Amino acid sequence: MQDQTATFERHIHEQQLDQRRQVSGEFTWLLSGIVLACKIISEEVRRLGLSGKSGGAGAINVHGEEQQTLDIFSNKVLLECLGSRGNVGILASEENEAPIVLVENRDDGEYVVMFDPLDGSSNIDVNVSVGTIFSIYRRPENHNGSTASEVLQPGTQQLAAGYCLYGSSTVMVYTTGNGVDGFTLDPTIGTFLLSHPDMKMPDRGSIYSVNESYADSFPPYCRRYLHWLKSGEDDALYSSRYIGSLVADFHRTLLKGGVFLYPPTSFYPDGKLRLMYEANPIAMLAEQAGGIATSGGESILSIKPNDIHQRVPLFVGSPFEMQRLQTFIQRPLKV
Ligand code: AHM
Ligand code: MG
Repeated sequence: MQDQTATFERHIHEQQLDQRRQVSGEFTWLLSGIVLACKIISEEVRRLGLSGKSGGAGAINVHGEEQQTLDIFSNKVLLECLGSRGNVGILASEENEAPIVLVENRDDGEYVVMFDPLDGSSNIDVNVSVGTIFSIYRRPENHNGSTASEVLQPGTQQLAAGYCLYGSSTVMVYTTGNGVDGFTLDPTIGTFLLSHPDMKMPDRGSIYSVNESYADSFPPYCRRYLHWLKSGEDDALYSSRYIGSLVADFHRTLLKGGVFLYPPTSFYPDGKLRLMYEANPIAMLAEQAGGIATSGGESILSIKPNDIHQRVPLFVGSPFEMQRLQTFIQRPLKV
């Protein structure tokens, strides 16, 4: 029987005490905004066919993609829940062209939060898992005065990262750079409870995950790697699974190992996924769980960003599969 007192909030508090950090409560207060937003979004996802929020909203976002009604709803919920914390200085979302400055003064608005409010939302109307991804930074003390310079920090600077997966259950996976923990929403009490402490990605898996319909336009090294995954060489015995929701595909990779790939394609020469609020938080979680995340050429976390919406190829998974990938790229990884 699950201990119903092992809540997300208790875990964060105990982790802070373990690290002997001076606890001001500010960071916990920020996190409670994300938790609240994810609970609200989860409820709407569960009621989708009944609530009138299904389907497209008839609007196109900054990426030229059609926004779903639930994309707009989820974005609004996160903006409101985080906006009301008081200590979040800047918010950046997949659904907003520019970062939103909530508090000009760094001392009062100490944190920068970036998020993809509803990742994989094109799957929502067919009842496939979707998720919210978030990444938290401290606002830098020294910057050139522009909002961009406060926001465009490499993933190595993330204070915390996580996602909430609205799947067969609602699960929050979270790291502050001290391992990865998973919490399941207990709908009977409306609280996230620690269900997956200290998550570790297996060293090797048996699943690869990629939208193989684009394979003809992948770079040659990716095509050769895919060939190896299917070859049976070196005991390579892989099955393929692709959901088309990054959070869901990554969650499986985290639990079962293997590899997820979104390489460059002719349509998306820089890859499709966004560095700041998709690849970076996923990479931090992967590395904290013992996995590896790269763009092919370099570690995702060390990439110096130049735009909040910049895209990046993403390869993430178990050490064995990722090291094999590197042998096909035939250049040393930049870290
Ligand atoms: P979104 O943020 O607009 O939902 O797009 C990102 C999603 C990811 O969840 C998923 O990995 C990818 O797009 C799937 O793309 P494709 O349909 O090209 O395979
Ligand atoms: Mg997304």
